[in-house]
Amino acid sequence: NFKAGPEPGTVLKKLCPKEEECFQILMQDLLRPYVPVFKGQVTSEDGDLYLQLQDLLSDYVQPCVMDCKVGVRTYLEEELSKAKEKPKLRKDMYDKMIQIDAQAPTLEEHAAKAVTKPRYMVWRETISSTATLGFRIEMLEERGHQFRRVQNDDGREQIKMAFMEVLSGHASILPRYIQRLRAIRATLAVSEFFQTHEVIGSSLLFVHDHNHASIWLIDFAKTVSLPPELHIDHYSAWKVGNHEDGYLIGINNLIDIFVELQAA
Ligand code: 4IP
Ligand code: ADP
Ligand code: MN
Repeated sequence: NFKAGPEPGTVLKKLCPKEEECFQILMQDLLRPYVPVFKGQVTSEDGDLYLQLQDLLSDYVQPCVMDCKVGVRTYLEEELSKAKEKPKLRKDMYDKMIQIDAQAPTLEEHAAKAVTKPRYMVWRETISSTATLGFRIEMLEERGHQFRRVQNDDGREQIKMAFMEVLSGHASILPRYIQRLRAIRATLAVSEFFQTHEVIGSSLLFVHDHNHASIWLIDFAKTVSLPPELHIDHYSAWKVGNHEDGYLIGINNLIDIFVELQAA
């Protein structure tokens, strides 16, 4: 999905029209300082379309990178209604499921060797911290090694331990992360983009090395504008049709956990 950009300090991400629309709005929004700069479309040699984005890692030396997917729900309401109307059985998702827990599928699902997408996504939400904390660690990258996290023991204490490990030896980073998270929360409260969009499957990218640290909002491929007249608070419980995403539940828990770590 990603490759190096034509200009230094940029990356290319496969174009998704919905995501491009978000970046266009974000470049004019109060959230702009917290998202990668969007530099327009680029066509690669093979003819594929890409979004050219600021490379968020370019100022760092051997950075530690953490991708936290934010929100209590990770699939679109549209995906749910489609699956209800016309269930599309996903063998790939069944396979990913039994690799982690062979007991997870129902008898019917075992017989079909397939599950629907919302079924898989809800299961992932409940075996990770998404359902309880409103965020999960998707990926950690340290010294060039990527760790994709899918395990099912992501309670609050496990998350704290993971953050402690990430920050070990970098005591000065913690207050910067807290400050940045608070600035993000304060800006979300006044952002027109945030008031008018349902933010699904989006991540916060935490990046630090010995000298600096920052956090960015990324991945708007499943961020969609809300139906006109519909207002969400990004905090209330989701019910089918209300479009709540729980984004602020995740932000608040992230801040609380980092503040607890600082006090420890
Ligand atoms: C993936 O599951 C992620 O949830 C993807 O989200 C999602 O893509 C995939 O759905 C799903 O299979 P695992 O992470 O457990 O492997 P993301 O791209 O944010 O990581 P979507 O298209 O929903 O964004 P499919 O339908 O693309 O396979
Ligand atoms: P996808 O839609 O494929 O999940 P994301 O936008 O979430 O793509 O990006 C996937 C990963 O690529 C992130 O976890 C992050 O490590 C890296 N990444 C994304 N955007 C940038 C960027 N602007 N600069 C540097 N790295 C990025
Ligand atoms: Mn993503």
